[in-house]
Amino acid sequence: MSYMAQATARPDRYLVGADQYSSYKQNGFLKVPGLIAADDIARLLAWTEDLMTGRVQVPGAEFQPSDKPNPDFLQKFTRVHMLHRLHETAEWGLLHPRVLDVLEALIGPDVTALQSMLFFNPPGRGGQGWHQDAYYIRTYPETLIGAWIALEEADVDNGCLWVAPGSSREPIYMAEGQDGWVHANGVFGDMQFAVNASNLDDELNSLSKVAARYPDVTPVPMKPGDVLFFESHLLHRSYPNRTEDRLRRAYVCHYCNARSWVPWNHGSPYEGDSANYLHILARGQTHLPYAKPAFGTPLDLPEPGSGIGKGGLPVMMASPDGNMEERQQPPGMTDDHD
Ligand SMILES: O=C(O)CCC(=O)C(=O)O
Repeated sequence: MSYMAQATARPDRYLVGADQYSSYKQNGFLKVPGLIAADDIARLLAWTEDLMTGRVQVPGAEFQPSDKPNPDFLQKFTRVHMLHRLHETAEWGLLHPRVLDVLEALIGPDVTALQSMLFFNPPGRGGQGWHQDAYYIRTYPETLIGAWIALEEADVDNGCLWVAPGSSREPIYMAEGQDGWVHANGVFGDMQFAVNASNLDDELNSLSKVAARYPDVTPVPMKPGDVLFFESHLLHRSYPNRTEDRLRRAYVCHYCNARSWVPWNHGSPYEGDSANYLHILARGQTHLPYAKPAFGTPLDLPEPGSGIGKGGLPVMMASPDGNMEERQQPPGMTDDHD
């Protein structure tokens, strides 16, 4: 099949700068300030209020609807996973076109949406110790990326994310017995096992020693509408919310290149060798099975096989002085890989 991805032209399309791309590759994360418009953040925040007041129900926490947040809800949940499979607004947020614009540049052109987590982190609660996301979600080849969407101000006091810039070059430190789980099993000669990944206590969490090798560990304060993209080997963490009166709400979603094979379904069973057929193709095309949005969130996917590339393209040929020049294809050569 001939194929070329087609970025769609929308008036509000976000175009990633070359400097942003290179900074992402260098540091393993990219903060895009104001990526999501205030109205869209307001819609996501209203949905979180509906959840907390019981106007919208979460399985396992069915409360009488009320005008005020139900204290039992925040007692029960600091975060809720995979709501995009249950709620239209969650699916819409996961497939937000401006987030997909950035993903298309960083890991695309073909993008699959895998996972969503809605964080509430009420006062005194929440936080996750040093970890690497590819420890939890497998993609082959590894193309996993997170998008951390701030729904309200996140700062050091209410438990924003912290990152170890450059640690995205580390391999994934797997736990003992996690064989066959990560990208390169049994190929490293001196690999330490991860012990207590994600534990808040740095004495117990062995990844804190890896993070300590990176001198520029830094908090990433966020304003509502800012989005932090982070690579799946990047060491990152958060602390509990130490304010007395503020939540720390964020919608955090994970994606991969749609050509990656994904034997992962949030710990739930799936049929066959991979769960790709359960995950939504958000941009581009793929040769792998995929799901469509269950709530009808519109996506701008090209027709399969509609790309350019079938014959007639000039090819680059070396001239005697070493330059590369565009020439028409010589007979017998083709750029068609059918
Ligand atoms: O937002 C947080 O507190 C932690 C999020 C995180 O580490 C992740 O999504 O991998």
